[in-house]
Amino acid sequence: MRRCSWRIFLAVVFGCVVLGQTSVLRAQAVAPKDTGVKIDGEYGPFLPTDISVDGYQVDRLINVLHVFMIGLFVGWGLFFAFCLVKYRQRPGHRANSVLIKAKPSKYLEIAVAIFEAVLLFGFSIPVWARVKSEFPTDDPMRVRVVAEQFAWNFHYPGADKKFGKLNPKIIDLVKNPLGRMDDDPAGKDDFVSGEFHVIEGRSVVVEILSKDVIHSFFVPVLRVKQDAIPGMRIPIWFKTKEKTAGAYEIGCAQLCGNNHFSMRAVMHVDTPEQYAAWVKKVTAPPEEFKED
Ligand SMILES: [Cu+2]
Repeated sequence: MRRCSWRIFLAVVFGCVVLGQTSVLRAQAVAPKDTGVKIDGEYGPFLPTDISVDGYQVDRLINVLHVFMIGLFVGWGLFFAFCLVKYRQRPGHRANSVLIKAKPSKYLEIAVAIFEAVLLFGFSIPVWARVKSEFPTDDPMRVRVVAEQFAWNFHYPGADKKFGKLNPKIIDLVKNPLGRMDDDPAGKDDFVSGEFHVIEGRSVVVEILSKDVIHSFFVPVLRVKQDAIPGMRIPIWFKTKEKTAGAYEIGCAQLCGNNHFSMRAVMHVDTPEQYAAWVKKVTAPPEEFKED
């Protein structure tokens, strides 16, 4: 019996090590390989590069939680090992079914509950409230992100900063993939791209939509992850730090079908000049319509 308990203990420790190792491998596996664009930012065994002005708050919470969980894991593991040895079956000892009413364990439980409440009300809820309800007023860029199996469409409102109306009934996969309505004047200067371009150091408000199933807009370097739900228009926002121009990966974080793995796009963080040049390029009329 005694040997059996040790085996269970070793199996639990081994299982935890394997689980920890696979999550590290998974974190490394999200590093992009086939986007055709050189992706900036590091994907180490811990957290990826952070280019968002608010990302540090998410990282701080993740780090505090991990340290807390390691403490709990080691503490309870040691207690478990202690009990296995101290209360092992041996000649001259009988099991006592009367519950122990120990004070230290009670205080420890209360302390853990208080610490968890501090994490929730002191860290998580304020960060969540800020990210979810305090939208920027410093003239943010506005972009609609429309998810579909298995691609991301980025809909820009053009110079008038107003999005044209979309009508799902007139969606045509080749000619009009978002169902843009020609007769809406607000949509005349809109344009759609498969690339996401934002300006460094400027706030961006993103409206997230889906054409089919639930997807999730995930930009690891921004610490942004938001589900795209059919029938809903969900706004989120972020602001990149200054001097973060580069190309970064966008993934889908919701298992959305058999090609979910390929649902990726590139976010280009541009300088204002690069952004203007890109807008000029995507809004230029196609070659065959150009007059000589
Ligand atoms: Cu998806």
